[in-house]
Amino acid sequence: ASAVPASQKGSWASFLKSIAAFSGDLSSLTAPPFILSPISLTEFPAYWCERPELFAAIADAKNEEDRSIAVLRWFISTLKGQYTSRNEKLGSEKKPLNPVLGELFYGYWPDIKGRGQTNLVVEQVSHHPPITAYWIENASKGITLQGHNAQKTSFSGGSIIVKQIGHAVLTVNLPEGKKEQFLITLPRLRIDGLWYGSPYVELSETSYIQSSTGWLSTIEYKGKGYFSGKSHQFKAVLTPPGSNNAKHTYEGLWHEKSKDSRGAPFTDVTGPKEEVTVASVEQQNEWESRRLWQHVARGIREGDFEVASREKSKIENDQRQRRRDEVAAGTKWELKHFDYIDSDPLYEELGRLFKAVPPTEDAYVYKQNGPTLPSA
Ligand code: 0T9
Repeated sequence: ASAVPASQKGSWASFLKSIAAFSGDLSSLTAPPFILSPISLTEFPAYWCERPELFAAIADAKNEEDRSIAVLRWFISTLKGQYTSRNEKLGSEKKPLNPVLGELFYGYWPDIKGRGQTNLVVEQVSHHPPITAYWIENASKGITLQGHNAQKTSFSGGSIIVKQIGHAVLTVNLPEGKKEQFLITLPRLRIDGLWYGSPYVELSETSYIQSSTGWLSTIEYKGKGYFSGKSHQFKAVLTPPGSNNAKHTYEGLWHEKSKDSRGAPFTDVTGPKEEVTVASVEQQNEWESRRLWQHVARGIREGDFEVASREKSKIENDQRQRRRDEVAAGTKWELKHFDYIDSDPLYEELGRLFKAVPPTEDAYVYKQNGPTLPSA
């Protein structure tokens, strides 16, 4: 059964053909209306914190080993939101709005049950190719997450293969001015179900979480047709500093539950998650994602694609004009919340420990100048 509306069969077929003929930046391809999402990619970093108590719990762990376990538990527990939530909310994976340069997304998770408030600052730092930088901070627990995201896409065997570019660094500020840092790399995605017009993400290959203390999590992803034949499987091994022997092994389904090697529960994301709190569109500034895209998003939600495409053209024309003005004035767009560095020393240092590929990556360093978000 196909999820493609009869009237859009032709445009879906030609969209798939253009994907197949093309690799690189898919965001610029025009897709048929039924597959458009009203949500911009600048909102996606919020998936890192939809279980704020697991993020906060990293600070409460007793020692280096426990902190590595807590980071892994939090990370695995974000995957369901990151990779399956559009299917749950929108019926399938959909093509997100392609953020404009300078687009912002701010939000927070309130301080309840003693976990502290967590704040989120996101900025679109490149339009072509799309690159999104983010900063997440739970100040009272001393935990921060800084990262950026880009994608390289190709087409193979009827699926879109997405290589994620970028990495994240989680920092835990310990008492006595000490800190521990974790380099987080990102899994590879395969987008299946394209033929039927109901795309979904499967994860593949391996990602890593390298602690500055030497503890290393190696996470392997498998889909249907491997091991148990189920979708969304993972196996993670945690190795102590300087060793290749697993001290802990965790296995299960990243969108449901997992266990350690003795059968004790490790992750369980079958319960509700907490979406980020965001100011109303009226309170947002003109660069904030939901305000910037409000008319396009309404068109998509209400099925009024004439409005959606007219409003989208306005935004794109405005962007083109800004770029022309910059060229004419000999100026350059200034990032608001992040400084670009062409090589991240922490990535190189921690990446060496597990032979990260590539051996070096650029990064966007938060300027510590986010907005004042409400607090309880
Ligand atoms: C970072 C995440 C990322 C962003 C999305 C590939 C994708 C854009 C990037 C990698 C988040 O932390 C996790 C989840 C989903 C990823 C998206 C899935 C997707 O399909 C899009 C791409 C650009 C498309 O829109 C492809 C065309 C579309 C018709 C298929 C649904």
